[in-house]
Amino acid sequence: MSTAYNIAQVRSAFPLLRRTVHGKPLAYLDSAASAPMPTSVIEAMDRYAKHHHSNVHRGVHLLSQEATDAYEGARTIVRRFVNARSTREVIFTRGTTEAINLVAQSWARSSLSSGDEVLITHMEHHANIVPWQLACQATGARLVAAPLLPNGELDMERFRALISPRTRLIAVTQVSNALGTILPLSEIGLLAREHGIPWLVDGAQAIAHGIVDVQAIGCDFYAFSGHKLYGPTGIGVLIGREALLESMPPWQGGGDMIRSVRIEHSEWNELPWKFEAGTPPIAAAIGLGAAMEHVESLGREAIAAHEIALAQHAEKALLEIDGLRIIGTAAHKAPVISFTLDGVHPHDIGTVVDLEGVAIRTGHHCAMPVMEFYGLPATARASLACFSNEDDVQRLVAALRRVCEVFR
Ligand code: 7TS
Repeated sequence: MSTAYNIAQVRSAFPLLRRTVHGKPLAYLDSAASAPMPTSVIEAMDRYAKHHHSNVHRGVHLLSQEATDAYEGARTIVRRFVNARSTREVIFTRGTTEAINLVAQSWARSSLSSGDEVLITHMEHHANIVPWQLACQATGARLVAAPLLPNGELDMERFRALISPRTRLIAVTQVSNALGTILPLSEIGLLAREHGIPWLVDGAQAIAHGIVDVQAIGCDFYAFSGHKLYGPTGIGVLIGREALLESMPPWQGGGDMIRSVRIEHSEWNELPWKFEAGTPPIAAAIGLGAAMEHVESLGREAIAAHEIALAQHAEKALLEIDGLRIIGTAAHKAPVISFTLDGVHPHDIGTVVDLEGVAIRTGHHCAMPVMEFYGLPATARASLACFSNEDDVQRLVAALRRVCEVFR
């Protein structure tokens, strides 16, 4: 492992890692669900609460100006972090789910009509399925899902064949939360451009693992959540192509999203505020900005290299456990390891390893079509982050051996 990546130092920034669980040190292997926050994020939000808390975009008083500067400053950090063209394309939302719902409610409901199709994949999180179902129900459009290959990769041949003149939107995840599969976005982007179809990328599981450059990806919409990037909950981002955002109607009305309001008629604010009705999650946005700065200080390439090496080591160690099967063996994977243990229900795995101080996720991972594809009710899932270390992996393996003792 690279000496430049000082894992002890990386870990020391996360106070949550110092707590104990059931009397044992915590081995936190559930960052794909929500990643802990470093001290710098907690302190940035604390500073705001203690010294600057007020509302944005409305007061002439100093605190309001400071709050506005901090909130809009966070937007500038987000723009840089994902290389968006301008801050006009950076819309704060409550999370990935709300970002996708924004596109479904605004763009899809006003653009789709009967006979149109939205193309997704069978490995989407429910957040990239249900909003399209709602938009399709409202417009008479149809939701189409491209199938998977047995190893958890997208069946690109079938995906390509499902694109037709009826396809009006492609919405795909960048990384599957249930399988770890990294999708071939450059190939999907080429197809989208070739057919002139707008496309959305669900970046919830990708944003923390390597460099995300929305201009290089070339998508029209990119969605992610702060809490999977060591930021707080309640904040996320939709990056949208400016021309598309300009053409879209607002989806929520209220303060801040308007330029003028008369009882008969209102005029909308400029981007990005047209899509930010009401008082936004100011503290959380500031926390997200601090999280991005923290990740930048560690180095995104260094984090990714560390995580990939550790995930490969973890998969090898896990496969030595009798009856353990890894679900999702794509050639390109993020550090997410879904698995089953013969003869043990995943919930029992989760409960026993928790007693050993090891936090993993078990269940359908809000990706029920993936479970259906594999004929499984659930899997156990260990997900790695910038602070994960070999000890976490050893603790997981030891806890799983304990599961085998208890249930076999
Ligand atoms: N898309 C993907 C690929 C996800 O993994 C998640 C959350 C979401 C969308 C929704 O994000 P939210 O922040 O709006 O809730 N995934 C998970 C998970 O894997 N375990 O808990 C949440």
